[in-house]
Amino acid sequence: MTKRIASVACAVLLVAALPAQADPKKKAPMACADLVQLSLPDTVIHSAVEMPAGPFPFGNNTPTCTADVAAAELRAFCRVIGTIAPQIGFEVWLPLEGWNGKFQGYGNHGFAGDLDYSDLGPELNKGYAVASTDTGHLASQNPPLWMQNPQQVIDYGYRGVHEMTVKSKAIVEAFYGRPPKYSYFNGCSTGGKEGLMQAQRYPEDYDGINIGGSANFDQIGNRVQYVWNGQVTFANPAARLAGATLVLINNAVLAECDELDGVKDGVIDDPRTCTFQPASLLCRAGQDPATCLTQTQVTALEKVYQGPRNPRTGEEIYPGLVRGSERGWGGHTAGPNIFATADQFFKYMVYNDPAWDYRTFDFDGDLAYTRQHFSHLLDALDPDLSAFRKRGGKLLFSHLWSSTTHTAIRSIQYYEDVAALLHGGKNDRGHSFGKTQEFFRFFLAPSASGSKGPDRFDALPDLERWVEQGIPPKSILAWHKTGGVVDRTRPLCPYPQRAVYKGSGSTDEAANFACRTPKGDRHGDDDDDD
Ligand SMILES: [Ca+2]
Repeated sequence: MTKRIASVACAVLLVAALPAQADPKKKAPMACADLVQLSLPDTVIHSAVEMPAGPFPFGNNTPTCTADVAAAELRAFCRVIGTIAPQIGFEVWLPLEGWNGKFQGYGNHGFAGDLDYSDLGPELNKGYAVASTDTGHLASQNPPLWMQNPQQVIDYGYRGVHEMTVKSKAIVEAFYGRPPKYSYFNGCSTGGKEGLMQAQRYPEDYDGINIGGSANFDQIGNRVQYVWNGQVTFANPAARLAGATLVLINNAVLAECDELDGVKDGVIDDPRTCTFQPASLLCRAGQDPATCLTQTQVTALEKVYQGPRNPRTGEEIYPGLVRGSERGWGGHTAGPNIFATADQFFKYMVYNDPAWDYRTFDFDGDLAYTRQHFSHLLDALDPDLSAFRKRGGKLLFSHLWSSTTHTAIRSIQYYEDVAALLHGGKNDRGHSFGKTQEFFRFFLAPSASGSKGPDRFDALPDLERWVEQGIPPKSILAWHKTGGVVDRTRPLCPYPQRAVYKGSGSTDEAANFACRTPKGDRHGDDDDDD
């Protein structure tokens, strides 16, 4: 009896002496320099150094995704540099003061292989603990021999970002003495694919995922599109589409389709409604060739709009470039070679043959071989997001219609695949999007290269409000700048809604537009966002 009383008294004394122990999640914070001694599985921390507040110290500070503000200066932070086995390089930046209690993982571009400090700076300055990874190889390796290393392909394909996330969260917890309240992933392009991969394969990693700009989640389809565009245009010099020819085509497309959305503003809100036919530009006898297209060019243009097809089955492999985006085509149709991401992919990852020539690619057998060996490693196509949904995750996905590297049509297809799965079948195209919108909202930004399309926006605050307060975004405010000055604002609307002009006031002001569902589409959120 006496013994029992003594042990209870001892426990009371311990609790009184160590009040911090009352919160089991809270541990003593570690000093920045001590983080090199932190023991994490398969991980070496090479350095942990306090960086004083001051001018951005890493060269170019212009962010690559759609966030608008470059970090001219950085707040003071603890910079942690580490490697996860076998060779996944990563960094975590931890604000020394003013941490907002949240973690943010940031995605890559192209074939990854480096960290985009210019993307991390603005997020650090908002108060985030932010991390990124090279995904296990160096972009500077030339030729890219890592593409023949199976582990490095896996780490680039899906494992690197997940490992970076798990280890970075542990470092955040060690440094601040508590885990992050919320974790977000942010990225565009390859980073957008990484975000979808997280939602599909590692649903526990993030509370919210923001995919901005455009996402290259169908990596094989995207690279096959580059091969297709090369074969149908500049492989034959007479079929090349470049410079003034693209301007000529774009002007004709706009003349026919700009006003289909009700506003003549140089932007086609939904290029799917535009049915411009290249043959309408075919040169007539005696016509100035600068004002029209040859039959060879007309055929080439039709094939670019169509996109890659299987010659045997007619199957669409990837959607074509959209009408209205022509001024941004550049190397797609002008050459002289296909883009490096496709060229390197086939030469070094798929065929291990530096002499591979895009003109020899067969869109039936070669495509099947590529998909069979690489789709499960690289593509984030799985529409089953049920585990991410179940854990309360929220996904914001936006895509620019002007993007020519990854077409918005492919993102629409993915969103509809997710919705169809939730609503009971792919053939049900008239379904409501309501259940999908409860955790996954998709926004298209009408824009075109050289136009005043509202192509700048920052969806992260909308995602935070959704995750932390349960308030889903009914629209996202986008803007366009000319010479650094905002000259147009427009709401982006959750698909399938579109921003419709109310009929009065300036078409350059968002307040004069409402999100409405086009006729023929059913939608779960009935209210117009006026
Ligand atoms: Ca228009």
